[in-house]
Amino acid sequence: MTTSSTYDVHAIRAQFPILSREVHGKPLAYFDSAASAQKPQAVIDAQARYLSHTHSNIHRGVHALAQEATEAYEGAREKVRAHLGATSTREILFVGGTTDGINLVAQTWGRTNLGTGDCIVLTRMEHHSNIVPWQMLAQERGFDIHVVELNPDGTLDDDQFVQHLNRGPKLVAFTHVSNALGTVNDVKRWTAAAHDAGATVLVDGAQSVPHLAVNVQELDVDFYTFSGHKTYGPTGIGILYGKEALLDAMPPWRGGGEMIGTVSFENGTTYNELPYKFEAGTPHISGGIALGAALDWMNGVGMASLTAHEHVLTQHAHARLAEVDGMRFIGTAPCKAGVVSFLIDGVHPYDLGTLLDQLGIAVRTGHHCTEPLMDKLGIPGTVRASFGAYNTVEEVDRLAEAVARAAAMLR
Ligand code: C6P
Repeated sequence: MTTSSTYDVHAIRAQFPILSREVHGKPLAYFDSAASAQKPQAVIDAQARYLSHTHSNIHRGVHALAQEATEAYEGAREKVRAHLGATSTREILFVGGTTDGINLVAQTWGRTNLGTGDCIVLTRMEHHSNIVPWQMLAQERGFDIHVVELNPDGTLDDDQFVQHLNRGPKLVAFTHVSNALGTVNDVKRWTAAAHDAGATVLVDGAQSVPHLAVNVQELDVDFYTFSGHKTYGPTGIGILYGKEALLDAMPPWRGGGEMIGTVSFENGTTYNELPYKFEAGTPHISGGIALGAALDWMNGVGMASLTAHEHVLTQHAHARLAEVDGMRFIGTAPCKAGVVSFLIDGVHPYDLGTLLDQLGIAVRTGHHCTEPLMDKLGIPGTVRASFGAYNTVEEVDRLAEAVARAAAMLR
């Protein structure tokens, strides 16, 4: 099996210095990109270049470095805008990551719009980051949370979604791609249905932006958030997209720094315009610039090529792992992106993950921060192999052979 002849995976791998290292004396096979992707040299260089050549605080200095740093940071915001197809950079907020983006919406839009007698809709497959901020707020404000359950293949139950929409939820918040199952949800269709029911829509893009071309205007989502470190960029930086009218109407959250207009003990404080109203304090400047470089890098590879390559890897992994005795896949939706989760009869996922590690193969084991999903499935967790631009079909073969060997030893 090969991926597209125009996709030179070996040339791509060569751009990731970490992939040439060994783990326990074996070549590293990194199958944990859903937790965090590795970084290409172009991203490492962009961050190092900024730190060694340009660094200064932004938006507040007249000197050359301050202006260059500001231009680079705002240039990165424009790259994100273009990548997501947003109308304006006023709609692109730099945040700490997906978790931070969801908390911002909960604490600003949520605190303003949700109260006793209201309800919101989440799904069974949400990451804790798209559950807990809403539970915390619900406890304080007294609204209800309704959960859309799953079909046996790991797709969402559409009929139940419609039933929940009939309750008139103020918000529908769901993931584009499940980190535990790999299911790709139909964001456009669900968003249209939620809007018809009068709901605002937040989509967790943590596992979609690394794998799929996303256009927020086409999807018509109200809020969309993702993390830089899963898109080949740095940790500690991410994006919250929001429609301008919604962001404008929302109160600020964190106070201080760039988010102020004027501050006075006598007359109170006024707030800055978008997007700065939501960006308090000195931001992660080098992270934002490197995130821009990461999106450049992904676009250089080409989102369609990346999606196609990872699709081949996912299909191949399913086919090869299916040969292992006692294999049980968790999540067999027809449309999946970059994730294969599984269990093997009589083998604890943690033991399997530990043995694979000894063979230089990095997978994730556990509940993947989706405890409500694991509870519903009646399992403690899974072994998860997740793919990135740099994984090869040969590595997938190595994974399947290692899983078969390790499982035989552990039974
Ligand atoms: N999932 C995984 O191994 P942060 O930590 O804010 O960058 O991303 C949180 C998050 C939110 N939503 C989804 C769908 C996610 O997958 C994640 C992160 C990692 O699956 C760590 S648990």
